[in-house]
Amino acid sequence: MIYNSSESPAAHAAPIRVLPMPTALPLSRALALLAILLSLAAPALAQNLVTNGDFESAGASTDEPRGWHTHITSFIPIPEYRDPEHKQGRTGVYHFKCGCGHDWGTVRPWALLVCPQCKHAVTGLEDSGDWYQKNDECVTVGGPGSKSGHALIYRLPEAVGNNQGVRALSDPIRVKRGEGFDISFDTKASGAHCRVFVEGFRLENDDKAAQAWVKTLPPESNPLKQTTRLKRVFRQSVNANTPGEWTTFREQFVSEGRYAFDVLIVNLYAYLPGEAGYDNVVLRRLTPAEMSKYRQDNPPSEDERLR
Ligand SMILES: [Ca+2]
Ligand SMILES: [Zn+2]
Repeated sequence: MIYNSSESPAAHAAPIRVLPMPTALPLSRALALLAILLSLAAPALAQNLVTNGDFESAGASTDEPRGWHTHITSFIPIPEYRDPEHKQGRTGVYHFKCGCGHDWGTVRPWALLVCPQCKHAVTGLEDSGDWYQKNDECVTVGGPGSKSGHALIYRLPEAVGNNQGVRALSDPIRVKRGEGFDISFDTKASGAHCRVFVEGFRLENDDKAAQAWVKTLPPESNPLKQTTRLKRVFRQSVNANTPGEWTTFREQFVSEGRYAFDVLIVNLYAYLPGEAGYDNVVLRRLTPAEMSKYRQDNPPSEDERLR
C-alpha cells in the first residue's frame, strides 16, 4: 500500500479504521493468534450443530419446528415378478413404495428426501411403510411445562406408543471423519420412554445410479439439495427412560474406523403410551482436551475386526 504525505501509517492505526490492512502484524501471524485465541475459548464458543435445538424458533411455513422433521414416512421394497398375477419369477428388481402408496421407482430412496405425493420426509431408518404417516399428529411445540421457553412435546396414544412410537429428525449435519461429538438434551416424560439416537451416515460417492436418479426428482422432493445417497453406518443411542422431571442426558462418540460417517442426524424418539418432552438439544464437536480424555477412556479395540 502507498501512503501519500498527509496519510501516515500511524493515521491508519486510529481507532476508527475499519479496514484490516495494513495491519501491525503480518496477516498470517494475526490469523495464527486469532486461531489460538479461538481455541482457548473453544468450550465457551462450541457451536451447536443442531438447528433450533431449543425449539424457540418457529417453522417457516409448516407446523414443523425449524430444523426438524416430524412429517415423516418410510417405504417398503416390493419385488417385481415376471408373472405379477401369480407372483412368480422374481426379476431381482424392487420398487420402493412409500407408506402413502407412491411408487418411488427402482432406486431405494434415502433419508430426508421428500415423497412427491404425501410430502413427508423419508426417515431412511427402516422399511416401515406407513407407520409414521401420522407421526406429526402426536407432536407439538409447547410452552407450558417446558424447561425453558418452548419444548418439543409428544403425546402418544396407546396404539402409537405400543407400536412405532413418535420421532423427530434433525436436518442432516455435515461432519468430518475422525471428529468426536458430544450430544446432550433435556427430557421429561410420563408413561412414555425416551431415547435419542444420533444416526451416522456415509456419503455413497460411488453410487452413480443414485446420483443420476436424485437429479431427476422434482425440487420439492429434494429440499436439502442432496446429491449423493446417504447410507446409515453408525448409531449412538442415549437411553433416558422415563424421567419424571426435566433431566439432562449426555453422551460422547467419535466418527472412526469402519463406522466412520460423513453426516449426522439426531433422532428424538419416544415409545410407550404417555407424554414426552425434549428441549435444549445440543450436538457439538469435542475439544482437543475432551478428545484426549475420550481416547483415554475408550482405548481402541485390540480386535481389528471391531475397529
Ligand atoms: Ca426451549
Ligand atoms: Zn408418500
